[in-house]
Amino acid sequence: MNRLQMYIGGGWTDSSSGDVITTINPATKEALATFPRGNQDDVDRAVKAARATFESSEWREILPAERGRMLLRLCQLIREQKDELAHLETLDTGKPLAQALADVEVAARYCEYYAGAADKILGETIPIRSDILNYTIREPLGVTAHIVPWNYPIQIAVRSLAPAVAAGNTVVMKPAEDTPLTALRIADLCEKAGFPAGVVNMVTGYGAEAGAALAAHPDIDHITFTGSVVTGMTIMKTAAQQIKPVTLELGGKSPNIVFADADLDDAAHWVVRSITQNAGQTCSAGSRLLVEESVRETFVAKVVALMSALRIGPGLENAEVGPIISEKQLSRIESYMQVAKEDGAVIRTGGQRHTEAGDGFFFQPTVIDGVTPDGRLAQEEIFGPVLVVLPFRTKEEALAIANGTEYGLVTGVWTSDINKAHWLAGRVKSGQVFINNYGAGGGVEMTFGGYRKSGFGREKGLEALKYYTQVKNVAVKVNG
Ligand code: TXE
Repeated sequence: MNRLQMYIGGGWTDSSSGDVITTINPATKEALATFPRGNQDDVDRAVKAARATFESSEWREILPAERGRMLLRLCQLIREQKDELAHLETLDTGKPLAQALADVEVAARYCEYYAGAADKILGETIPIRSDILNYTIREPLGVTAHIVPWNYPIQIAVRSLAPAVAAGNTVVMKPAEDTPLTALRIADLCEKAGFPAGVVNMVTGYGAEAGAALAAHPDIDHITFTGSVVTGMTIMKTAAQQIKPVTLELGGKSPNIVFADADLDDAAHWVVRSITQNAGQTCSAGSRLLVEESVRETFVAKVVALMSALRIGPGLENAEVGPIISEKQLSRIESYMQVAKEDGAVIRTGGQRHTEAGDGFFFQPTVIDGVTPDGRLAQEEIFGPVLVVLPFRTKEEALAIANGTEYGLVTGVWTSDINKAHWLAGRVKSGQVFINNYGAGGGVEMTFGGYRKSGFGREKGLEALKYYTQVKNVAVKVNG
């Protein structure tokens, strides 16, 4: 079994304690590798390395275009190694190989996209008085901390690393303890792409140790966190004590709103896809189906037929739905089936662990009907392939149900009536709205982020760059 190291200051290293964690394949429960259990000391070393590089004249003098070229080389290396990276991602997460390949390409696209932006981070001139030249400079923040979850390890790692580096920051990242493999490989590729030592540092370990130490470190300048609301709150409290800015991308309970006049076959396909992609372990999963009462039965029947036909199994074996990441997450999903029973809801398909695909943490794609909009099943993020059905009669009622949770990440609207679609798009409380599609192919160019408890700050697109820069205003007295 491989004994991996973490990457600090341009070198590979064990934890100062020598302790390790084992990562397993959730499709088989087999051990894959050990990696360092990073601690406060290791985080100190990484932040020190990132700070030294950030303050160095060498890094300061690198042209923005050269930072772009570094990212382009990283993009190229990711593409050259896409099969190996996807294989690693599938081993570590269990997700279908085709999905992992798509994730790797998205990671490459982030590098390509922000490479092109590195020398286009512009300030403004602001007219005030004839004897003052007033302008702004967008400067990097300094050392940025990145805490990454396990559901899209490579995508989410590179999603924040690329804009941070493009903007001139240096990075300390903590991958999730369940899925460190591709992040460590990205560190290796950063080195091969010619990133100076200390620009990207990777500290592996548990959230409560390495993660908490990183979030609380006095010498970081920003925290990007993707994960649960509870951990997001903890991180925000820690950051507040030091007045550190945070970008939080938390969970969701995103609705797909299906009207009777929609293309029902197409809508059913996407409703199913949006809740079964990555076995439903997606922050933007379409986990609530809001369906117009007049087509409720027809539409739910279509969804049930598609859900129950999906192939469940290890991601390396051409499955459509892979395993859940861990026993902890699987039991959590299972506990909601008990809630369904207590609430008198109807499980139309699924509802159980799937044991025929081997030893892994598999759960059947599940549709639950007869839930109430304010019950736990319709309110809480289950984070598995579990869809709840909520009927509505009018667009006003659909809007009230759609906006009736604490979250606000994504909304899907399915209708042939453009007026209805835009009426909803203007009123739903979510950071993204998709009309007659869901995800738009996952473009890295789009802006992404939450309303309400789904978080704040924006990732992806040019908007993300604002969160990795700060603006300085300079006013010069011009003597005529
Ligand atoms: O998340 P955590 P968990 C949601 C989803 C899931 C639930 C629990 O509903 O069922 O969260 O998952 C690090 N200080 N999402 O327990 O704890 C941790 O090591 C600093 C939604 O896995 O938020 C990991 O790297 N860091 C989601 C990362 O935080 C800490 C993705 C996420 O772990 C820490 C994942 C601490 N005190 C879960 N505690 C999404 N938005 O996509 C943990 N971490």
